[in-house]
Amino acid sequence: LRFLTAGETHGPQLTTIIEGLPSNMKIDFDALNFQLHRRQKGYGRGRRMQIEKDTAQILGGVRHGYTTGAPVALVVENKDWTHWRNIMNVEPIEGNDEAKRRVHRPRPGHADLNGGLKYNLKDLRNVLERSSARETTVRVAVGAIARQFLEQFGVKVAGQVIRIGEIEAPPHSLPIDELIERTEASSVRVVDAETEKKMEAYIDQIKQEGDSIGGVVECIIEGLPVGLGSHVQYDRKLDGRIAQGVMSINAFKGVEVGIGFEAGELRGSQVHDEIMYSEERGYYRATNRLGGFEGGMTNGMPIVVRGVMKPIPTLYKPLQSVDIDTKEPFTAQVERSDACAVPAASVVMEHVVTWEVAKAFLEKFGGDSMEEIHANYQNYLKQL
Ligand code: EPS
Repeated sequence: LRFLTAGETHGPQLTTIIEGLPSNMKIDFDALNFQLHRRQKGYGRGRRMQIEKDTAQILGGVRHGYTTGAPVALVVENKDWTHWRNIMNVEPIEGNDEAKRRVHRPRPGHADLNGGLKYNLKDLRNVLERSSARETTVRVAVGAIARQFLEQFGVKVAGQVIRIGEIEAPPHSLPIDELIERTEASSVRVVDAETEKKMEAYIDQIKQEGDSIGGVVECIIEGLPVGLGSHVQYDRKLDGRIAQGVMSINAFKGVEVGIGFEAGELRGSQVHDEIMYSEERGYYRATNRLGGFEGGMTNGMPIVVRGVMKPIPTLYKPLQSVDIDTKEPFTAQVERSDACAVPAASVVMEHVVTWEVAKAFLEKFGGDSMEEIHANYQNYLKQL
């Protein structure tokens, strides 16, 4: 199972091809678009999100509502492109730097300068157009297909915001269905109404000060069997693959599984989850501090992954940089931006983690049709 994406933030569309999906998988188009809609929401988003109405169009690999086993081609249009037709034209255009909206002033914290130097581009727009977090739209689309696949095996995925800047959400132990319902009703994807208010006020304050703010998000996946991923080789460890996926999300600077970095402060007896057995549940762990993983494999407990997002680097408050034409210092000009995209990042991380899990699921129970995968899965459950 694999995918590639293409497309620029102000280009006509984002494109992806997913290869390796089984045949006879029902595609729920509304559920797919619902996930895209979730990513667009969240307190602190800028003006661009009022322009876009993300909708997936499937252009291959699906017929009469079911996958055929062929690659699935999927695109999401950029509505904003109408304002950028000339600037983003694939054909050469007449005009000066102004007409081309050439960027020669790299923004600190963005890919602009490194990308420009690496690809020998004198117009840094060629870097920023592709490095933009707009690309996470199709990563959510791809993850939403993976989610629909896993749902057929009773798997549930939730996400929540744990922290925005100074404000941390209090811990809770809600069942996953309630967690999904409550975070969906929240403007900042938290379950606690008091925290929601505090986070909104905090984002307002940050925005007023011309600044941006990051935070911590969490993804929980329930209903997976033991044994996805493997201890036998570094690149088959599923927690490692999830970490790579999470770190590849725009602006993410860290990832942890279960109690993560806290494990460095505690004793072994305070960290490891004791093994229990009951007739109804089979083997289980008394606690889930290791976040569903031992030896790079799922252990049957919920997967719990956290990621940290840095504040968005496009600021109204200027930071120092250097012009690539003159090598003279300048302070970056005001640009359209989100003050906080942490709630949206929570939705993105859900889908990135779900994708990695679906991939490992297919590796274990692989088959070319849904029927074959169901049979393999049932057979494994019998073995367990
Ligand atoms: C982004 C900058 C902003 C965000 C964008 C990510 O876009 P623009 O440059 O058009 O104002 O709105 O996010 C999205 C478009 C999206 O769909 O999430 C960036 O530089 O990463």
